[in-house]
Amino acid sequence: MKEQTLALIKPDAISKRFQGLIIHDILDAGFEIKAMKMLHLSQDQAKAFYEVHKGKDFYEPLVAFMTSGSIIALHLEKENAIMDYRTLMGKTDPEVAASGTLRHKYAETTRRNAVHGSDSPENAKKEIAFFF
Ligand code: IDP
Ligand code: MG
Repeated sequence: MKEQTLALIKPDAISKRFQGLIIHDILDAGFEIKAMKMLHLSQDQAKAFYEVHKGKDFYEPLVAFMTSGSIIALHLEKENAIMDYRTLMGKTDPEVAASGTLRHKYAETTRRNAVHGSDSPENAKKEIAFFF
């Protein structure tokens, strides 16, 4: 069954002009792009998007990073889209992300890690609705 997920290209990847390569890799992996937009998150939007991490030590710097420049939001569709996109994205820390993954190829650090992907069907639904 086709499944939906939400991907973000984060400000570090945009500032390094990696957005074209990342979108190419997403298409190459068989995802359909159902909707896509570029935007600059406000503080309130970034805080709301990452609400689940509120209280963690990385929350405030994450919000600062995510509002430091433009991002691209993508509504993706594919069989098994959520897990398959998490696999394509790679582990949170690019140092341990598998070779060939987006984070291994394009990310700098655990915070500035190039891309986001939904982690469950409930969150995918919420996150798609957040942007589209
Ligand atoms: P994920 O993006 O791989 O699902 P989460 O644990 O949901 O990882 O964390 C959300 C985002 O918060 C990460 O993608 C990363 O940008 C940032 N982050 C997570 N853990 C750390 C950390 O230990 N230090 C700095 N930033 C972090
Ligand atoms: Mg997450």
